[in-house]
Amino acid sequence: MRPLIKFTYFNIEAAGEPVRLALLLSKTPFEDIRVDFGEEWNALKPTLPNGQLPVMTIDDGPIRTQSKAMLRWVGDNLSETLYPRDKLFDIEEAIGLVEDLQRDFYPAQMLGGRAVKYGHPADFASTEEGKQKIRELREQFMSENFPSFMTRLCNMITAHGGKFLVRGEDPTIADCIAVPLLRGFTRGFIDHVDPKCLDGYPVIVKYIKDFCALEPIQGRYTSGIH
Ligand SMILES: N[C@@H](CCC(=O)N[C@@H](CS)C(=O)NCC(=O)O)C(=O)O
Repeated sequence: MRPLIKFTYFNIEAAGEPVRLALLLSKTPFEDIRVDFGEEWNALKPTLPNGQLPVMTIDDGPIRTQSKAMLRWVGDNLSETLYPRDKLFDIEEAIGLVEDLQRDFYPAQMLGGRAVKYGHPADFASTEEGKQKIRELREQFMSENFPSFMTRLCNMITAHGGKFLVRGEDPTIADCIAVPLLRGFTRGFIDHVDPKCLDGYPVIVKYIKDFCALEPIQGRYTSGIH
């Protein structure tokens, strides 16, 4: 018997999409609940264990939190191929590399929305100084750091046979994390990030396209490389 899964997140990709992808690839039916920012979110937030999304319930169990915990649980419990034990080290190494990329980009990405956390006034992003700093950090990241991460990811894909981040005919949870992140750079919604930034990395472009062509994923995306 398949468990009854309810997955709740905002109507964006971000932290939720890897879990949705794993559920789709494992062919597990699930309730894909998407919360509107605004009144719906304001009412829901205080009822949640960490005041954050995503959350998941499994059958009539408690509200579960933490997207990576959900992802690993889905991979381990609902699929033979997403998180197999004999590939655990390779999968976790790939996840680590993708998380390094994510962490490296984070200050440039989030400075606008989280200015106070970075020691700036809340309205920093709307000031001339703020706009200039965000541009500078993003351009610097794209020219100095991005190429090195893309080269490492290309090497990983190639070393594992050219299809996914970990050798084999099937994607793993590492790909469920990597593909939305990489596609995100090409979707045109991040100021100062050229949507063509992956054009010089044909191995990665093919990787994303192969993943998005998988039967449960086909037709899911309309923007960015897919
Ligand atoms: N480590 C958590 C992070 C969750 C998180 O940061 N959620 C954000 C959206 S990506 C959120 O709910 N933000 C709204 C808020 O904190 O009020 C996870 O991966 O699930």
